[in-house]
Amino acid sequence: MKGFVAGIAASAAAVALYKYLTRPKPPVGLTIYYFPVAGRLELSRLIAAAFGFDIKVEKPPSECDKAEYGSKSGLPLLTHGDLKFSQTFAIQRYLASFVPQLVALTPAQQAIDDMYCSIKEDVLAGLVPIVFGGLATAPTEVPKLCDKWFGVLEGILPAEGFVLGLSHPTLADLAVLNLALAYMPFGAAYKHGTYDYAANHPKMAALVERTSAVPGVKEYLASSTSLTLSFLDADKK
Ligand SMILES: N[C@@H](CCC(=O)N[C@@H](CS)C(=O)NCC(=O)O)C(=O)O
Repeated sequence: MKGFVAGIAASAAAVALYKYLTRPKPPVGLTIYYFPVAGRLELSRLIAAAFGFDIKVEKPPSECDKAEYGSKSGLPLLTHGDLKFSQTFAIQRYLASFVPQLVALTPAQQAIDDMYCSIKEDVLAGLVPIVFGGLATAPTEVPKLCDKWFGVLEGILPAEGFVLGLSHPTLADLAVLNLALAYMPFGAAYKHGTYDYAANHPKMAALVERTSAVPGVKEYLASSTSLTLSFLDADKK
């Protein structure tokens, strides 16, 4: 009996040690260059917030050679030690690599997460010309584009829980949250297009609510300066 109890204690200690060794280790010295708005970076900010680490976001230094990051001109750019690279999706994946719960996902689960991240990019790419093209077409074009995409999402989102069916959200849930709550360009399109994404997409709205309540995400949503920031002249009126 004594040996059995000692065995249990040793197993519990091994589990505790494993948890300690595999705890999220924040990337040290990582900086991302981007604008102060949500835009293409909000999902990266959400990943960091949901999984308990900070990322430093700054405007690029004047001497920054974007070509060194593989960028023609666009942001975001990421620098971490000797590593320099660009592209929103690559940055999101790199941040996920610091999160044991995300690293542990199967290739199939990661593919689903990546699909949602790319859907977020496709919606963004569709909304940018509307939002930065003077907004005159927003009332007709925003519902057209968003109803199509959000109808597709509504068909595949779970009625309960998170997209991968785990006890925590993953990139997929955060991407849907990003679509719903980030102002530039999504919220701006909804506002100026008088579009309510929640009206016909109850599963999407419920998932956004569930994900918003997750510790880390909840605090981030309450304190973020980028999430709701606008740089549109139309919002100054
Ligand atoms: N495919 C790139 C696109 C980057 C991009 O177009 N970034 C925009 C801001 S969200 C930008 O910096 N545009 C200005 C420019 O390209 O000079 C990515 O996903 O990161």
